[in-house]
Amino acid sequence: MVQAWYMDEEKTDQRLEHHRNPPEYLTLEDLFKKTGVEYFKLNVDTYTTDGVLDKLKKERGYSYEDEMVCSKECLPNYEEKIKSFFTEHLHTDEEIRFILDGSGYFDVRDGSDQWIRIAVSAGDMIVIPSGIYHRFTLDTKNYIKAKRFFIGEPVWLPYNRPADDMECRKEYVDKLEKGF
Ligand code: KMT
Ligand code: NI
Repeated sequence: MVQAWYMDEEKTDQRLEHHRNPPEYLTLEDLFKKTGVEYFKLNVDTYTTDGVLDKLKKERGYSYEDEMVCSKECLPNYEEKIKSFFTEHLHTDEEIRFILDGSGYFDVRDGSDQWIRIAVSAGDMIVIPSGIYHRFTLDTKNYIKAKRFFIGEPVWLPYNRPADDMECRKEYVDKLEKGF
């Protein structure tokens, strides 16, 4: 089940939960209002035939998809990739992930530059808007399997912060100010 919370400031192991004391959870509605991050619940046992994912793909024009596994055994250049996933960055396009197995954390910045941690596991699909500063880490189980989607030819390039002059960043900040 997806959960989202504001992070503490501790610089200890990125794979830990990093709750504030006391914990400060957000609802998915709050998460959307504060960041524009969208969430969909899918059924990992039936998604190939139940039509829910197909409908989403059609509506949103997701023309590309692949699968990735993040684990020491399966991800080439594991240490390097894990480091770059966790370096704060943005993309010119949405980051769309549907978790098939395992778990991990997507961290996104809210409008006040606070980190919000989104814990994802099997059945969770999230859409991280273009232009938002974010990062990803595995949790202590060190394993996640996810589908990636893209509109058109995929571009996975991260632009590390600061990237405030980029058009997609300006557009995102504009939406943040006007409200999602
Ligand atoms: C990314 O771009 O950060 C990733 O693809 C991380 C793994 S997907 C769950
Ligand atoms: Ni990213």
